[in-house]
Amino acid sequence: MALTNFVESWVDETAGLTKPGRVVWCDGSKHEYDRLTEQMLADGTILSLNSRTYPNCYLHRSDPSDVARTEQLTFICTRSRDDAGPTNNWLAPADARRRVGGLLDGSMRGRTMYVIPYLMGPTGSAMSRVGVMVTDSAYVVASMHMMTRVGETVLSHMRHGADFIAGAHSLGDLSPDRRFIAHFPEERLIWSVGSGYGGNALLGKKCHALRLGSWQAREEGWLAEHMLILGLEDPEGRITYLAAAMPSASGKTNLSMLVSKLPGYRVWTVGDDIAWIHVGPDGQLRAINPERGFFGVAPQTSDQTNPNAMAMIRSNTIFTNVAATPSGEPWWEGIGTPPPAGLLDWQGRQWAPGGAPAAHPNSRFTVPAEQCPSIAPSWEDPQGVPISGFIFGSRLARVQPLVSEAFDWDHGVFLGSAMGTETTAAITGKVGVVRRDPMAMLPFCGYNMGDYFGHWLGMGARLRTPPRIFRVNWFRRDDSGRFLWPGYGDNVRVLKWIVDRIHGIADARETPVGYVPTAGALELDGLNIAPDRVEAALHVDGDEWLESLQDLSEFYRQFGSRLPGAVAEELATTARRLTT
Ligand code: GTP
Ligand code: SPV
Ligand code: MN
Repeated sequence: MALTNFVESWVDETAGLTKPGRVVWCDGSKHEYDRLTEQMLADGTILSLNSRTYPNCYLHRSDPSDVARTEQLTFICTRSRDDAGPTNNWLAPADARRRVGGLLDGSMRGRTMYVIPYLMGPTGSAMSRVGVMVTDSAYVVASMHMMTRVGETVLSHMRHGADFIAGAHSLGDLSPDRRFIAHFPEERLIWSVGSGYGGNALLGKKCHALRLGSWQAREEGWLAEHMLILGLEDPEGRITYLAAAMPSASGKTNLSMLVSKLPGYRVWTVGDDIAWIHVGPDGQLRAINPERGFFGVAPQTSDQTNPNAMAMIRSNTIFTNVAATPSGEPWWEGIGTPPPAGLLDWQGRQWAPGGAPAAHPNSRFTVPAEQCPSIAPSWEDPQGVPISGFIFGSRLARVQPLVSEAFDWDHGVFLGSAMGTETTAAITGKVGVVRRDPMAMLPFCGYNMGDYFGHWLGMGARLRTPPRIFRVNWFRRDDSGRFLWPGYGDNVRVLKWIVDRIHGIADARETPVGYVPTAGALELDGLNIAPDRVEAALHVDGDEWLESLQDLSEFYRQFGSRLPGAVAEELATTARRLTT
């Protein structure tokens, strides 16, 4: 494949470092995918699943020490430490080159180095961007086939010969002690070594589309966000598009392909994890999904919670770290059927009830987006879809109501910047710890987060009518620890209120923290739930709010002069409203 001289010389240079036995340029064809899977079946990288009930589906078991993103080993390597900011791990570029380069040196000896030219975004879109990735993992190549658009199509999307993000990935020895995910935004370069898992290894996803993407977006005046994109069709047939940021394993895939519990309403899926958002010629925001597939959380996915996902993963899917039944079908906690006798856990061992989960809590499926029954006809529109509202959602057992609306753009940016959430199994470390995760971008913003808040404020100022901004929380609990809100398909009731607010026809009451649905404004028809639980889910308690803001001044203080005055002002205003 003839790409540009810049691409070829970077690939040569990288091969000089990693010293592979051979170099294979990938074309993204089905033939190539089939050859890769044959080879992985032969060497045990993947196992076949039941070819009758799960045709062309495979199971991959990753190294037990390599099962989730490792944020503590993820670095932003800018010349100035301040440009990475206080929320990112930082290494000086020369330092990173020495340390990570040492691990890449000769790491592909005797192995194949695959070169993957890939496009992030729909074919023919001016918003799409190009990457070239090299890897010594066939599993990563097969995954990139599903998650991105691989092949020569990249050429016509390059604005000049060097217009690509370069990514070098090697499995190394998979030891967390010799693992680095290093980003060099000033050189548009990613070096990842020591992990074959998800966001650490599929470089198009978090490394390119979010960390380097957010850097590029700020330079070029757009937004790269950890957001799903959906269209809500109402009974009149009108589709209103929303983009929603939620932290890892906190409900984006589920919301993006929700099956409505309200007659006449329908959700159309545009994307489930990442949105690239530009200001259109008409002064309105337009969003594309840079990805071509879904890398979704398996546990709790069932015909009850996410029937669309269950339908889409019945063919052409790679499952990673799920359990396997004796008949060769995937299984996980919450799939909706009891664990059969003879179940093998995610490491291939006989599983016994009462012990550890059979599927890893961060086990996942990788599947082409076009297989989703709710995929929007507009999902590959080169112009993107028009965004009318933003949602910031997180996981909080207390305080945060089911839904609220910001007073205006700046207030919404403040609410997003202040978002707290409980950690999940998508990240190595303790689960359930509350941390500040602004706009769900804490692990993904490739530059100083203070500047990022400023970029958001500036975007609003460029828009004729900025989208409304909402906060949601599906995870509020009662005193006995039960979720107050049923979630999943019933979340359409919240989406309906949001869209009705946008169109000016839903009632709300003003609280110190934003507009909240009045009693009766949420459509609860057909929902079997005690009214006091809905009331509790929507309740705003001023004292609890004030308490939840306690650490926020300190969180903001670390940004020093990079924190926009407007954000600090919104915090002060909220505190004042709560105390009067
Ligand atoms: P990443 O792919 O890591 O970015 O995750 P995500 O944000 O797409 O999360 P996903 O939709 O996969 O949801 C993760 C888990 O959150 C699910 O397996 C459920 O356990 C839980 N969840 C999602 N939606 C709801 C909901 O509406 N209510 C409740 N109670 N739990 C939910
Ligand atoms: C996330 O952690 O937000 C994910 C999964 O979407 S991974 O691709 O591993 O980052
Ligand atoms: Mn994600």
